[in-house]
Order: sequence, then structure tokens, then C-alpha cells
Amino acid sequence: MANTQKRALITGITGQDGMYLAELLHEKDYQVYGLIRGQHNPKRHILEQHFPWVELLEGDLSDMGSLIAALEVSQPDEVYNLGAISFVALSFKQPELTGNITGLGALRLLEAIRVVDGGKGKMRYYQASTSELYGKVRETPQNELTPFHPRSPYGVAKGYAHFMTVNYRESYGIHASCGILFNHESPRRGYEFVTRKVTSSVARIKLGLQKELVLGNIDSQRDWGFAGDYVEGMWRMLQQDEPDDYVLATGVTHPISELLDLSFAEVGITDWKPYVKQDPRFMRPAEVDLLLGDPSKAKTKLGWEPKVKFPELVKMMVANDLEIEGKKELGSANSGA
Ligand code: G4F
Repeated sequence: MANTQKRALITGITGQDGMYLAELLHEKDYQVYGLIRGQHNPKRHILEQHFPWVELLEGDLSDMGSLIAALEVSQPDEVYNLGAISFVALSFKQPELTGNITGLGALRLLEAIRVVDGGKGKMRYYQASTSELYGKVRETPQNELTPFHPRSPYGVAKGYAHFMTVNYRESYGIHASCGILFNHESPRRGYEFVTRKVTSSVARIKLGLQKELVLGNIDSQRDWGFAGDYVEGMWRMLQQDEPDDYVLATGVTHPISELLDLSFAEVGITDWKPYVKQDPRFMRPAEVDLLLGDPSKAKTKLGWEPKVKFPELVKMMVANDLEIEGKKELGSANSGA
């Protein structure tokens, strides 16, 4: 009997979205392949330990040959391109690298699909587009028709990847969809992003391991959702008969001051001002002031709605960081350090 198990290849599998998506696809009985970059990748052992059912394939978005080989080996029904230089602040320091990986990386993967799939239309493609494309926003809330005005090398590179995806869909009939995702966070978020920086610092302040939290611009506002909800939306996009682009967002925006209010309140601190400092080191040459998404198309066409609300998300992240930081403290006390 023919093997009907679906197969998916994920780039960026070591990031929070990659891990949640891998779990979702595994629950749905997919064979999951993950592209993993470089020698001595520090995250490799996390995947091998916690996701032993993922087959890791060495490759890099800057290396076309490795992408072709990964597609030939995995023969995926679905390709999720989540790999990118995704930290906006870093993209100002390494704009060329960002363009190469975040922008051209998508083109290489689309070309690799065109070559390996050979027009059979078997391999569907998901491109991780972003609300950073809206940048200096032209209207609020932002939807799929809102014009783009990116404000960072990251946003510009994502714009290239977005339009290249649309172009490959229109030129070659590839089932390629873009998810324009607003900020999405989780206990798996990297420590460089503002939500995790705040929740981990709050936990450390509570445990007496840190005295202050140093931030950049705290006037911006973001539409923050839970990453675990958003990967469901990615999957739904690739189950549609026709490819298309969709905004995934909560439809509610919050200032960073609200993130601070909620996070500090979780550890019983009502006035966070004495603990928070600002430093120009964390300011960006150009800022995205306000993001607020309109997810109504995703709701109507995909039946997608985010479940986790912002206060619940913050609670989850602070609780996780209290546990992690508490264990670290216990470890150093036990070692007599
Ligand atoms: O958490 P952030 O670094 O996320 P940002 O720049 O909104 O980008 C994230 O979301 C995008 C979706 O819209 C993704 F495409 C992207 O890959 C990434 O996941 O910063 C949020 C806001 C910014 O306005 C930033 O200037 O927080 C402000 N901020 C203030 N102090 C800080 C800090 N951000 C960081 N990372 N660190 C600070 O100390």
C-alpha cells in the first residue's frame, strides 16, 4: 500500500515558531524534516533531545545546493520558510547578511522548489511575512491591502521575500502563501526580544538576581499574540485549495508600559518605574511606532482565531522564567558558587 503520510520541511526549526509548528505537524502525523544550519549548532541537541521524531537535514538558506538536496531527500508536501535573521535591531548592524538570508534565502528556496518539484505542483510553500512590512503605517488597523513602508533592513528584506513569493505563485503556479504575522511570543521566545527580556528580567529581579531592567524606546505599541496559536494559522493557509496572503493578529494593541505593568504585577510589584532604565544603546535608527492587525480575512477564510489573550501570555511567560531562573539559582547555590 502506498505511504500516504504527509511530509513537511521547516527552515528555522530551532526558533519558537519552528518548534511549535513541528509539534503541531507531528500531532497531525506528518513526517517532519528540519533544516539545520552550521557545524556545532548549539540548538541541535535541544531538537535531538525533545523532538527525536524530527529528521534534521544540514543546510543553509545562503546555500542553494543544500536547499535542493534537502528537498530531494525530504520530498515534502509542505515547505515552511521560517528561517531568517529575525531580530530587527541586528538587521541594522548586519544589513547585508539580513538581505542574503531573510530576503534572498526565500528566493533560493522558491527556486529550489521550482527545480525539484519540476512543475508537478506537489510542494506547497509558506513564507513567513511580517507586520514589520507596514513599518511607518499608512492606516490602522493594518490588513492584507495596507501598503508596505518597512523601517529596517529586516523589513525591507522581508518585503523582497514577500513579493518574490507572490511572483512565484503568479509566474509558475506554485501553491505559495504569505502569512503576515504580527508579533507573537511564548516561553520559547529568544531573550533578545522585548517581551522575553522583560519577563526574564522581572523574574530575576524578584529572585534578587538582577537590580534593574534596561530598555530602549518604551513608547511603541505592538499587537502581541501567542506563537502556539499562530502556527495553526500557517498550517491552515497551506490546506486551502488556492494560495493567498493572510494577516494573523489579535486585533488588539498594547503599549510596552502595559507589558511592564502586567509582568511586574505577576511578582507583586505595582510600581516598576524604580526598576526600569532607558539606554540609547537599545534604540533603533528608525522605529515602528504602532502595529495593530486586522485578522478578519483569516477568521472568515481559514476559520482561524487566536485563543490566548495578552494577560494570559504574560502570565505564562513570567511563570516560566521564574521556574528557569529559580532552577539556575538553586544550581549555583548547590555548587557553592
Ligand atoms: O520585541 P522586539 O524586538 O520586536 P519587533 O521589533 O517588533 O519585531 C518582532 O516582531 C516582528 C513582527 O512584527 C517580527 F517580524 C520580528 O522578527 C520580531 O519577531 O521589539 C518590540 C518593540 C520595538 O519597538 C523596540 O524598539 O520593543 C522596543 N524595545 C524597547 N526596548 C525593545 C527594547 N526591543 C528589544 N528587543 N529590546 C529592548 O531592550
